[in-house]
Amino acid sequence: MREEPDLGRPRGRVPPGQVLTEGFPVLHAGTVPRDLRPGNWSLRIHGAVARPQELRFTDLLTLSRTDEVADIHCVTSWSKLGTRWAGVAFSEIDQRAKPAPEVGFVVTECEQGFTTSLPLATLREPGVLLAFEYDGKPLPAEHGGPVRMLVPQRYFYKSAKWLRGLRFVKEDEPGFWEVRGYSNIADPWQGLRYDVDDVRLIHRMRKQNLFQPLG
Ligand SMILES: Nc1nc2c(c(=O)[nH]1)N[C@H]1C(S)=C(S)[C@@H](COP(=O)(O)O)O[C@H]1N2
Ligand SMILES: [Mo]
Repeated sequence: MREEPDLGRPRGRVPPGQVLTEGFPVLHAGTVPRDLRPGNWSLRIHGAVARPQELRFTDLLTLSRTDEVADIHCVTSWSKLGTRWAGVAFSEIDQRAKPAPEVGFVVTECEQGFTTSLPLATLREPGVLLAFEYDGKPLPAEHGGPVRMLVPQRYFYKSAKWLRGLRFVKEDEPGFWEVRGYSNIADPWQGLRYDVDDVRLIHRMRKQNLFQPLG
């Protein structure tokens, strides 16, 4: 059997159209909220949940800790492989909050008003974290510290920095980038970058009778 040439990079881990970076670019709308620190940070868990609650940073630390190695993919085309994170799995919060059966989506709410939303089912997949450490150190402010979301299976704009709220909702509420023309599905493996890509996907699924309207 002929061996594949070694191209010096992992194969099968880079989605279409993405380019690897060794650095860690900093990207966001607006400014870095510099006053946010573990001592004054809190997280509001609200919406359609049986147990709405507010968690302080020290509360987060009492929940079981998860270490995660993830490949991240930014819609602007950079990907970074093998990033190391630690935090609390979304499933920990989910179990404590007890969302109502009709909840379909979660709006992740940030300091300064940025939001992005995700299906509850996506957040329940393995690897989704409320991250407070990057590469063995407290998550720096420019990357969303004290606490950010890590949703590695979607383009990185679905990973909210400076997380302050998780709002469980029945109907989706497209977030900051989504209402500005970016894909609401944001699957890097299908190259869903812009809203028009979602429309094309739905059109293809309709033609193959695969499209199931929600609800
Ligand atoms: N609060 C907030 N979170 C955000 C954003 C933002 O503008 N505000 N931008 C998103 C985008 S577009 C990207 S690519 C990533 C970048 O994260 P990084 O700066 O740690 O690389 O954060 C995402 N989360
Ligand atoms: Mo981005």
